[in-house]
Order: sequence, then C-alpha cells, then structure tokens
Amino acid sequence: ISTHIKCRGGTYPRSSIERFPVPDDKVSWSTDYMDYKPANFTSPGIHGKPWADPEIGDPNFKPSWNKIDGKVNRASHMGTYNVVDGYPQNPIGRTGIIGRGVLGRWGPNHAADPVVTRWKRLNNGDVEIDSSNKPILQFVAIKRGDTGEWALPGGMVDPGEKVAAAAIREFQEEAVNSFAMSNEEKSAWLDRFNSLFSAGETVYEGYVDDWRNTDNAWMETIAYNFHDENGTTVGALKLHAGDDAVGVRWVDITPDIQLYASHEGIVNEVLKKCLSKVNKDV
Ligand code: RP5
Ligand code: MG
Ligand code: MG
Repeated sequence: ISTHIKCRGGTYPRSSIERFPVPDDKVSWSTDYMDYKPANFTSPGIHGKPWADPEIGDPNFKPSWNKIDGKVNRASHMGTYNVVDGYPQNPIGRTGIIGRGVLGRWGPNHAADPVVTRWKRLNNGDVEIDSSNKPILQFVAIKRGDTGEWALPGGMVDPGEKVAAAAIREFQEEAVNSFAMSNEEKSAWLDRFNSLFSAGETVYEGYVDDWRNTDNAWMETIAYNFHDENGTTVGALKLHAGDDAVGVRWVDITPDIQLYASHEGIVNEVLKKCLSKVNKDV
C-alpha cells in the first residue's frame, strides 16, 4: 500500500470537521504543499479514556516513539516514522487533518484482524465452483455499527496483549458474541477450536486505509487467516453479532468485493493463498 484514499477528503466522520483537500500528487510529505492548512481535530470523547494517550506536551506523557513503550507498541510495521515538532507523522502521507481524530494513540494504533474462511458448499456437501471453475471461498464478515460497512471482525490490540490472541478474542466478541458467555464457556469454545486457531497464518501486516486516520495517528493491523478446510469446525458454527457489530454472515470472496478500509485487499490475498494450496494438492 503506497497511498491512502479513504482517509482523504470529505468530512471527518462523527464530526463537522472538513478534511483539507489532498490531491494524489500532494500526499507524499516529500512533495511541497505550501497551501496545506489541515484542520486540527481530536475528539473530546477520547480525553481521559484509559485506552487513549494524553495530549502531546503533557508533562506526564513521555512516549518512546518507534518502539515498544512499556505495554504500548509505538513501532510501525511500515518502518521508522518521522516525529516532527513532537508529533508522529503518518507514514503514507497527508490526510487533510492533524490531531488524533477519534483514535486513542498518537502514531500507530495497532489492531488485529481474523480472516476466518471455509469453502462454500452445496446442500450435498460438495464445494461450490464459480463460472471460471474455481472453488468459492467464504469468510466471516461483520457489519460495522459505525459506518454500516461489511468488514473483518477485527479490533484494537490491548496493551501487552499478543496480536494473534487479540484477533481470536475480537472474533469471539464480534462474530459469536462471547459477551453472552461465561468465562468457562469462553475457554471451552477456545479449546474446541484450538487446532484451527493455532494453525493461523499471517496474511498482512501494515497500514490500514481507515477513515479515522489523521496526519498524526493511524491504524495498522496484522491479519491472520484461520482456514477451516472441511467446513466442520468454525465453518459449521452459528454466528451471532456482538459488541459494536450489528450483523454477521459468511460472505463469498469475489475480486470486486467492497469492504471497510483496506479489508478487500486483505481478503483477496487470503483467496489467492487458499487457491494456490488447492492447486498444489491437485
Ligand atoms: C480497522 O479497524 C482494522 O483493520 C480493524 O478491523 C478495525 C479495528 O478497529 P475497531 O473495530 O476496534 O473500531 O482499521
Ligand atoms: Mg471489537
Ligand atoms: Mg472491531
């Protein structure tokens, strides 16, 4: 990903702040943009939240940029980012807005995304084939409460949490509503799918073109594929939307699929990977 589109132009969501226009050729920080006058916006709602940083300049806030800072990972998957006058700089470029917007962390905000997949099957159990003779891959998508878009059931990594564990926890919360389960039920559920989750493969790590990004705060993720080849484990589950998800279902991965942020790129990578394994096995 060498540019961003969804976090440029228009009104910053859940605010009345207009992003300063950034044409394609002015995204890069290495290109001069003399007239660039981005609005400064940090949502009042994040102040004092346990998951949010203090303001830059607060005497009690001494962040270590570009590294693991206590329990908070302030390193980027995109390499070393610049810190200009105390403010981390978006590694992709300008977004038309400075401040943190609705994001809690200055610099990278780390998320984890589970891509849970199975082959689409006919009633007789055979794998369904598309018009170009390829098996159809499906993944678990949730409908986001904030934008109404279909998305991976991902979420933020908690301080100190392992990223893969965050991906599995978010899947439980958003796609099977683990909030309705007791702690015993939750760990029994994890044990039941242990072999699937421990065989997860990393399919993407890096920047996410998320509408919340600003010049000083942005989303990054690690996406894992948990693939149920026979459709008998997670593939046979009953799904229940939970937390901030307002819907959940199995969605066919097609090349023209449209999803939240950079998620279509991620699921298309998973499709490529799963199809290449099928070809090897034949
Ligand atoms: C996206 O936002 C990530 O890829 C992840 O899916 C999600 C995390 O944010 P929340 O779902 O917690 O809002 O950028
Ligand atoms: Mg969540
Ligand atoms: Mg989420």
